[in-house]
Amino acid sequence: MWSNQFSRRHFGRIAGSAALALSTGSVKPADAQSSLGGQNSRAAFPADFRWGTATSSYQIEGAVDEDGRGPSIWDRFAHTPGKIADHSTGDVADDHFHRYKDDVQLMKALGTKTYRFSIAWPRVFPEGSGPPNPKGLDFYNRLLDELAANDIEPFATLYHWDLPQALQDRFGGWMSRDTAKAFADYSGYVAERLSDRVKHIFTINECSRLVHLGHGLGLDAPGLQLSQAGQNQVRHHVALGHGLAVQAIRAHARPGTKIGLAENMVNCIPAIETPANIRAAEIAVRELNAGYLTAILEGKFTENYLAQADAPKYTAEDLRIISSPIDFVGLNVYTPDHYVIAADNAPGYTLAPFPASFPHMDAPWLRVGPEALYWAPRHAAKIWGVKSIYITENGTSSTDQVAADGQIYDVDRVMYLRNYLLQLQRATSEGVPVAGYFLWSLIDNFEWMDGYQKRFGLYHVDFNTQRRTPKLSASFYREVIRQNAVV
Ligand code: PNW
Repeated sequence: MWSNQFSRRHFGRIAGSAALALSTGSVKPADAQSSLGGQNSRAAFPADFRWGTATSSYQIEGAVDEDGRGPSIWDRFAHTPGKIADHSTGDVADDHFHRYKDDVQLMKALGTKTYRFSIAWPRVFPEGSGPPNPKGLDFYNRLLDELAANDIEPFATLYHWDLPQALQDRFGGWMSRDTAKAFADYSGYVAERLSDRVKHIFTINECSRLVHLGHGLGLDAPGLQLSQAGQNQVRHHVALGHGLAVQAIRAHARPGTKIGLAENMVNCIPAIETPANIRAAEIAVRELNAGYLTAILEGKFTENYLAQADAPKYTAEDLRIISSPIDFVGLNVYTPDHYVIAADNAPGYTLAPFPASFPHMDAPWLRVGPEALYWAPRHAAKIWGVKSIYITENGTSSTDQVAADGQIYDVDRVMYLRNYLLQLQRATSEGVPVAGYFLWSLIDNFEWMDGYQKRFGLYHVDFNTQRRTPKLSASFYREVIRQNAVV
């Protein structure tokens, strides 16, 4: 089940029309001054809600050889012929390493007060472990100072998939517990030096994808195709790395530093919102996230997960480390993973197959199901009692043609965002503890195996000139932030 679902999600060919969901947008007048975060507006968010954008290091920075940065598994992978759709690499990407000041101004123009970015491990430890490279860390010092000068609060991710190649070469990267230990050392080092300005730290971005696409399907770096048992062991080491990093950050960061993770939870939606289907969806969420989120938040695996022949090898001490208390959970939510119906069978649920006509955006996997953004945080709060949730990614790619007048009229992205945000607002209005939202992404960037062919930015990037142009969706998002409500 687990192993098929990512492949289906990503690479299932969906025939038929891509009819997009109808907008159910708010009927408020565009100049709704009266509804500025007002109590009576049905689409208003909590007054202290944090709005931001998200990026990751390899996808935007470029400058892969500067200031002593070592190679990462993504440098190696992208430079391997046949791995990236348009034969591109992240060598230059958005040249954010040199243009970060301009990019901070783009955030400011949106009115965002927070920003989620990731730190490139191989800039800080070019060999993964051993001697640090303070010059590499300095890039983040410059970025943090620029963010502070512009009143934008940083949320830093320590691992968004750019593992130092040296660790892959030395002991097979995440196939070894040694990588979990090296990750903890790197995390403690960074926390000690940056936690004067960074108050929110995410350990690892999307364990689910790094395991399945990186070590199962071989479509992400390091491009391995391990058995199910091998993938389960990798997942266990990633979870262990997360837990060890939580402990290292607590030991080295300033008091009050908040720690969490950012996960693409397998998100299960009750097909029809009846109490029985909602209960079935909750059971499915626990089971389908058993090796990672469930273990982290409950301190144990589910019985079904352990009953499978290829369950990971672990110790009780591992589980104690993995479940080290965290302060918040970040959820990356793009799409409904499953629609669930209650059933009288052993697991207690049926996963409905997706009809070929199910609408999707500019990627077969990016199905339009706005209610995903309601159910993901509601499930996390209900099932695991999570008290603080951030939506750490949400957004969509769009074909984004530049019109004759030079503008990008991405009304499809606006439609997607409006409908998803209405569902997020439904969650916050019911008291689901979502504290903020980071839109993926600030700028078009290197979209992994799709290269530069898939654009997720609020700002269009001309990769020949590095010129950034706001899309219509940037205006939409600025208005949402200004009104603190879905417009
Ligand atoms: C995320 N899904 O990946 C990553 O964290 C980003 O680096 C990436 O650029 C972005 O989404 C867009 O792809 C995901 O199938 C891939 O639900 C797939 C899914 C979710 C997130």
